[in-house]
Formats: sequence, structure tokens, C-alpha cells
Amino acid sequence: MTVSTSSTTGDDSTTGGTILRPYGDTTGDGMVQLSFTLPMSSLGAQSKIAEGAAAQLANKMGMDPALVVHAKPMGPDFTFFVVYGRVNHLVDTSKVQVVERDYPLLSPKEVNLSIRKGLRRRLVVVGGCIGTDAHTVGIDAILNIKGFAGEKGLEYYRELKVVNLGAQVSVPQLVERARAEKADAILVSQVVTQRDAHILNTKEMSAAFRESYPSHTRPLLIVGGPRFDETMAADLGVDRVFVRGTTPGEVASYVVHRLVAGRPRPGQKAS
Ligand code: B12
Repeated sequence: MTVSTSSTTGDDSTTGGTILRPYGDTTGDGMVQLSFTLPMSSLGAQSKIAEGAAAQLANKMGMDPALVVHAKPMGPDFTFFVVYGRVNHLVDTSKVQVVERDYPLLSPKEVNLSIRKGLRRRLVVVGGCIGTDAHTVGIDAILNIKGFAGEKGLEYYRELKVVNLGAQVSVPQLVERARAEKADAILVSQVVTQRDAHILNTKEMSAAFRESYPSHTRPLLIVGGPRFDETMAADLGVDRVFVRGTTPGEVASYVVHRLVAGRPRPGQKAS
């Protein structure tokens, strides 16, 4: 994984990046829009106090002026706000950190050929949503033959054996199935982030695989979901994090890059 800073060239000669200000009505006016919910009523006499509270929060976050442009009661005890206002912060694009794709994008044909030549057997992928998460659309987009964004899913690749366990798979079930299938790669999806469930579940999963496998035989661990941070792979104990907009081809190419294309993980022997 390569984490790199942007090399965008622009009008700031000292950093090699571009200094930007948000834009609402006129270029560079610093205007932004923010939405949030406060656990307070805005019904009747409470409405002015609620709007004042929203403006106070926005002020404390650095918005000045802060205009409450929308306040909608969410039942008797909660209010949803949209606040529009000016911030003075600048964005320096030379300091933006992103995870770059450090492997080539392969076509399904190239993936199949690479596996056939490099492994001489089908590569086994076991996937699912762990914990209580029942959001299967994301993992299905990657695994199911119908695919995503015009690309076929991994089931389409002849040299991949795909075992999709679906929703609400427990970590012990996942490890057991991975062993039974002799999985080369584990693909876990986590969409719900309430109380950091995605972080805790992923750490539990990676710890369980580390405990159950000697390091040189452990399957490649991949996690994906819309609210992960791509730079967090090491913290989560996984090999790679994929985020929103991921396509099946990217995942297939990564798996081949790590397991087949002559670049085994440290300590791992090609089997
Ligand atoms: C559809 C949906 C549902 C459906 C799910 C049906 C199903 N079979 O999946 C149903 C109605 C069941 C549902 C239920 C719930 N939902 Co819901 N749901 C959504 C919704 C509208 C769309 C999610 C989706 O399908 N996205 C489309 C897919 C393609 O995108 P994706 O998941 O991001 O996947 C892509 C990438 O992230 C990545 N990816 C994802 N996983 C993986 C895995 C790997 C290995 C890789 C490589 C890549 C990868 O690749 C995919 C393709 O690019 C979202 C809101 C939204 N607009 O996102 C809420 C949302 C996710 N749900 C939410 C909630 C709260 C719930 C419930 C708790 C509601 C309730 N109180 O009952 C329940 C929880 C049920 C449970 N036990 O999990 C919240 C989560 C909030 C949070 N902070 O966690 C959201 C964000 C709505 C919201 N704004 O409040 N939900």
C-alpha cells in the first residue's frame, strides 16, 4: 500500500500544491454548508432556542457568520439542522494524503491467465458481512456475477472460486469456512458504523485469523465498506481496505497482485 501526498501543481510555489478556499456564492468566499442533529425540541416556543443552539455549535466549529437555513423537528425531542456560513480555513492540496493504487488493473482475461499460470489451480475467495451487519449489496456488487459499475463480479472469473456467505456471519463461522474451503483471500464487508461496529468487528476478524493460522499460511485479509478510511489497514490488521465506489476488477487485480503475480506477502510461500 502506498500512502502519498498530492503532487498537484498550482499557484502556490512554496508547496507545489494549490491553496483553496470553499466556494458558495462567489469564488473564494469561504462559504460551506453543514448538517447535523441536536437532541432538542424545536417545536413551538423552543424553535428560536434550538436555532440559536445550532448557530452556537457552528460558531464553535469556526463558521462565522453561521446562518441556520433549515430546522426540521425529528419527533418531539430531536431537530435536524442545515447551517450555511463562512469558514476561514484554507486547503493545501500538497498536504492531502491518499492511498494510491500500487498494482496494475487487469482485465478478467488477464486475471484468469495469471492465476492459471501462477497458481495452477483456482484461487479461493470467501466473503460475507460479519457481525450483525445485513447490508449485503456492497459485497454482492464485488462478488456476484452481475457485478457493479459495468464490471462483472468475481463469480464471472473462471479461475476464481467464490464462496459468498451473505449477511450476519460470525467471525468463528468465517474462520471455519475459510479453513474448510482452503481460502486464499477473505473479503469482508462492513457498512454499519454505529458505535464503531465496523472497526471493532474488523479487528476481531483479523485477530481471529492471526490466531488460527500460522503467519505464512494466513489468507489475504480484505475489508470494504463506504465509511472505512483506506489508510487504516495496518490498524485494522488487514492487508487492504477498499472504500465506496470500488469495482470488482480492482479487487481481482489486487488479489492477483498479492497472491499470484510473484509478490507473496512477507513470509508467505506460494502453495
Ligand atoms: C439498502 C440499505 C439497507 C437495506 C440492506 C439490504 C441489503 N440486502 O443489503 C436494509 C433495509 C436491510 C437496511 C437495514 C438497516 N440499515 Co441500511 N441502508 C441501506 C442504504 C440505503 C444503501 C446501502 C447500499 O446498498 N449501498 C450500495 C452499495 C453498492 O454500496 P456499498 O455498500 O458502499 O458498497 C460499495 C463499497 O463500499 C465497496 N464495498 C462494500 N463492501 C465491500 C467489501 C469488500 C471486500 C470490498 C472489496 C468492497 C466493498 O464496494 C461496493 C461497490 O463499490 C444505506 C444508505 C446509503 N444511501 O448508503 C443505509 C444505511 C447503510 N443503513 C443504515 C442503518 C442504520 C440501517 C439499520 C440499522 C436501520 C434500522 N434501524 O433497522 C438496518 C440494519 C440492518 C442490519 N442488521 O445490518 C445506516 C447506517 C448508519 C451508520 N452510521 O452505521 C445507513 C447509512 C442509512 C442512514 N443514513 O442512516 N439498510
